[in-house]
Amino acid sequence: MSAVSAIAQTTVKDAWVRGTVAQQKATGAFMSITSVAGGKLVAAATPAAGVVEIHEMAMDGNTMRMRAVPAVALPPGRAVELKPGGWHVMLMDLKAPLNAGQVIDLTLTIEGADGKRELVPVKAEVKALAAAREQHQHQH
Ligand SMILES: [Cu+2]
Repeated sequence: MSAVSAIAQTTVKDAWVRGTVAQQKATGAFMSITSVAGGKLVAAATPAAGVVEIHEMAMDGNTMRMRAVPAVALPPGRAVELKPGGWHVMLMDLKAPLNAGQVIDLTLTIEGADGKRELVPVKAEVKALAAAREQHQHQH
């Protein structure tokens, strides 16, 4: 009787996406992720974007840069914040501009310590934060 599977190990709160202006092809999604048993965020997907990556922002000399990372570690029971200036889910090749008030469906892939993958559906509200559109450079 060892067929107990780990279900719903991960909860996501306060998910939001930064709104975009016309012609803008990329934006970030942010949220708070808690994994009861611990694990890592290894992927994300959304119908709203053609390409989705997990990014981190970090200082490179005097410049804030972001780069793709393979995963974000989720320590057991501790909320991990994806927020502007830190880790984020990068939505690229957007199908259409994202306007404030829209709700975007995201699916996170969380890999547990046992290697099992859990798909976590997330609803993220689009927020228009004009002031938060900071300058940053991409390294691809
Ligand atoms: Cu990014």
